[in-house]
Amino acid sequence: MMHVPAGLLTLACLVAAVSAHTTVYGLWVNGAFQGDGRNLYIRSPPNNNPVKDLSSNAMACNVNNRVVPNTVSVQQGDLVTFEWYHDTRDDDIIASSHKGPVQVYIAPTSSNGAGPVWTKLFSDSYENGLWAVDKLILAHGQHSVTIPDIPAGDYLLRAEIAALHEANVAYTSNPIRGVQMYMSCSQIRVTSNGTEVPPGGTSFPGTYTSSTPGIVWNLYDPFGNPAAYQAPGPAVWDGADGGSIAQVGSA
Ligand SMILES: *[C@@H]1O[C@H](CO)[C@@H](O)[C@H](O)[C@H]1NC(C)=O
Ligand SMILES: [Cu+2]
Repeated sequence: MMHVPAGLLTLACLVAAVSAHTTVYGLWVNGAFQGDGRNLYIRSPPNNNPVKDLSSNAMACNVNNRVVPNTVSVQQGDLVTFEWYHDTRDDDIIASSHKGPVQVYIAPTSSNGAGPVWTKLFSDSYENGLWAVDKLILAHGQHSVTIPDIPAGDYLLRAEIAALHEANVAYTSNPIRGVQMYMSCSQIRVTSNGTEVPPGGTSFPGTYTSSTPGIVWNLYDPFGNPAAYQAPGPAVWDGADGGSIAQVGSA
């Protein structure tokens, strides 16, 4: 710290003060908390900053994608809940300005998230006057998917928030702005042995570009129609078994 010029420090503090970013703290399975997963079963980044360069390898599992020691065991039909937080568990979760969709993808862990390996399990953008992020804040940072009838094995579950508060232009046009992507990969082990193989087809990086629907969007357009917003990426896989944005348990 002593070597950081005072001006930079001030700027860093200001940036920290105005940025209510977010990351995942842990998973719940059928309403049972699985413990603080950070760097244990979650491939946690070192901080809660967004990824903005859509061509970055960090689009897969954020900036610190590596094998972590643990996995969370689940079976077909289990409800797996992600719990996000801002600075401390069960706080304001994310700035309310950071409106946008919440989505979940799955890929085999053996892929390490590289290539067209991701399959979409869940997507929620906007309904009844609420963005998915609004609902996530109300739900204490919790949203869920049901594990589909997929083959036994190790998988990465990738939860993603696309925050649109600066997304009126693409990052490639103006790197000060652009959509803010928050993603978190958790290592799970599916112990049931189903027959519905996730087809993949989505790549991170690759599938989301500055021209993909849902990446550039003006939240503040008085004539904008949020109900017409389309989240980036493909439709949810028809083998998926649903999910929700709702609190399953108290932290
Ligand atoms: C799952 O089922 C498939 C197809 O029957 C079989 O080939 C495979 O060995 C099974 N895997 C496990 C881990 O039981
Ligand atoms: Cu932020």
